[in-house]
Amino acid sequence: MTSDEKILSGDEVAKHNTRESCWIIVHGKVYDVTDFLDDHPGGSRIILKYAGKDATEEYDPIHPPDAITRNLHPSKHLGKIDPHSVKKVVKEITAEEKERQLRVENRPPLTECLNLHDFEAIARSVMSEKAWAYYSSAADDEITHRENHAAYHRIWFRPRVLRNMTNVDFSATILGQKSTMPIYITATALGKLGHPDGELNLTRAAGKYGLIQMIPTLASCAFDDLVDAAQPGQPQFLQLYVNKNREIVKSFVQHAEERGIKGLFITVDAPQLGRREKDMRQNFEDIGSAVQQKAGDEVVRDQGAARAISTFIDPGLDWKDITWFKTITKMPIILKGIQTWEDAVMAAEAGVAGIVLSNHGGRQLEFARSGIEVLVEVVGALKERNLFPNPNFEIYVDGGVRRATDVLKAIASGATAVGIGRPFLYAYSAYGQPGVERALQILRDELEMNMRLLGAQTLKDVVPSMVDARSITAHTTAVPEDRLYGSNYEGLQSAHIKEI
Ligand code: 173
Repeated sequence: MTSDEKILSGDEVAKHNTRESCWIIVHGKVYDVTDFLDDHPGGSRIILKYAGKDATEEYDPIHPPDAITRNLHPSKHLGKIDPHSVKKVVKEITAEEKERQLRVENRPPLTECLNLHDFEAIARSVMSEKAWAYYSSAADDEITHRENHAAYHRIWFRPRVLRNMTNVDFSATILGQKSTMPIYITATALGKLGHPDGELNLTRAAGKYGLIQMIPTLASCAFDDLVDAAQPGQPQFLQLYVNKNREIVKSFVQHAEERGIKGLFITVDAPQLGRREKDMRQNFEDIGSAVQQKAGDEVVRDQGAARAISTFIDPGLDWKDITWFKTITKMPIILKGIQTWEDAVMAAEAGVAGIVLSNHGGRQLEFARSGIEVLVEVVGALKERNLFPNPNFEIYVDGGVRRATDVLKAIASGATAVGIGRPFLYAYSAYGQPGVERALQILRDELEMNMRLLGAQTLKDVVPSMVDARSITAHTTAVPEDRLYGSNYEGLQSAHIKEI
């Protein structure tokens, strides 16, 4: 009998609930993970918490569906669980959780969301604390995170008039691919923390609205499921974290190319993952649990969800690897996370297809400057060297984009398109796919109006002389506090002192 045919009872699985013999159930299948405990990137404690039980709910947001089958030898796949006998981990519904569920039921109708900040405010109140902590967190005091948005307030418009604004067209071409707006959905990890369909919400909404989605290496959904969910001809990009094991990288990249991915965005700003304290605080609860204290392993669980699963990323990545990437794929290569003109020039000279001026949503180096500020510097330096404009080298910006005016400021300053990440996560965490669609519709409406008011019929007409960016390097906010945005953020919290 193969393990696929063998049926195991919940009682039998429940016996294997120790470090010496540890079985778990994931998606109706039973696995012996005893020998894997010490190899689990997130540590053994979290697995031991589910020893002998169904771990699917905990497993799903953090892992692509095939992670377990890829990492465990087939002999450790013991069989199927008899669904009637399975012992579910009954999660205690706390008073806070009940209140949260009430807030979900009473959330405002989608039509009341008028801008991207609204999704963020509603998501904050309806998401689980863990998901909010992970998505919203940023490095240290979250100053770069706030700056990403605030920097747009330092650019002002110089609109032109009397230009026949009956029709406006803001469609764009990004890496040769058509997009209805100069915006792409950038990569963000762990999509199922916010909604059971995870990144599929983005794929489907992008398909409907003619946008390009960048699939993250650390998606909660399997890569192939996200590709399969695209409409015929719907372009997708891939964000790549480079694994220390280059064989894994090579086969993943080549598989992506075979599946029709149109651009490879290599993340270059994360040789180590930043400390996001809001996320890290979430795991104190787990550390305190009796099972884990008994487990006795030394894996530090107080690092937050992202750090726990990021140990595979190679801190040794350097410019030589970019040359290697060109030998393994024909996809255009884009470096995501460039932060100075010096590196932008090196990238242009290295012959990559583009760069993303990004500080990873403020989640990596605190006091990294905003992408929009770096854009002004980079375009100036490239122009001096006759490297810009160059149809074979595109510049994108991400971080802090919340309004079509932000998008147009970036386009006027020389960007081909901008990436937006968190707002779409918040939109689907609060409302599922319709939330993302409404967010895209809002951006469309804002773009249409602002193109008219700016005096630009097409994106080609959105030129440098339409913006005054002279204050961009002044690191103070020149406008009163942005309350819509600011009210979504609480101050950093200090350590929780337990009552004795
Ligand atoms: O910003 C992130 O959280 C991120 O990029 C990441 C990296 C590794 C694991 C999980 C998330």
